[in-house]
Amino acid sequence: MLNKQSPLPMYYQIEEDIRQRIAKQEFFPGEAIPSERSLTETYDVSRMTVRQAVNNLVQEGLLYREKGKGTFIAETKMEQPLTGLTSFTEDMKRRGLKPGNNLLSFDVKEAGSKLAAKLQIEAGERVFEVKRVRLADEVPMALETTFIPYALMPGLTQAHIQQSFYAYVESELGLTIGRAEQAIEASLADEAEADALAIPLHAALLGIERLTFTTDNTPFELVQSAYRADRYKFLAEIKRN
Ligand code: 16G
Repeated sequence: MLNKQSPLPMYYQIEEDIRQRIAKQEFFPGEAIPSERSLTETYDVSRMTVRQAVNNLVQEGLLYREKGKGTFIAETKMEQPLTGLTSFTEDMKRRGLKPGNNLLSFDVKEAGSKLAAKLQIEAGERVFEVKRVRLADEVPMALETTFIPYALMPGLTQAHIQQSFYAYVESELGLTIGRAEQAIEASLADEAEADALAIPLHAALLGIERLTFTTDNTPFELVQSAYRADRYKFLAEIKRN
């Protein structure tokens, strides 16, 4: 199967072959790849060569290892464009997945000075603090903490937030969502995040903070979310000048 005459290194050819077998769905996400020994026989190369190919695919995120269990095919990542201001519910529906919410807490608190400044309210004013695990086809994808000025929507209930928050804002309150400022940075799962997302402690996360405004420039939510870095990829098109 490999071309020993080719100038392409053997490990690279193996990587390409495994990549193609995943693309052709010979292997499925979550499935173990054949053992090192079996790959050595299939490709008729040394263990070192197989190991190098597998290591490269692990680094790339196409495969993942579980201690004492083996090497598995990773799930493909969700590709989330950074061009439109959409809600989690809309994103999942567009992909044909079932959006789900696991409400962890729903509280009313007094805003500290930093939060108040962002939401353009006075420190000490009341805000809702809502923690939700967002699910796609029952699989936890992100942990979100949403802060909402209480005075803007005093009628907000747990029932609303268990459905789509944006649907409530637009359809029930009749507000128009305009724009958001968003920052993304890397982080590692702490115990609470690992628990909520059913991932290992210190797994990689993409931390996102979104401050969203209505069309009349009133901030109505500050959302701090932790997306699973093994399942999410954010895409943007950028233009020169
Ligand atoms: C997304 C937004 C979040 C918003 C939520 C509303 C990001 C990073 N965050 O998760 O700001 O509150 O959608 O979703 O995209 P919902 O309408 O399904 O409740």
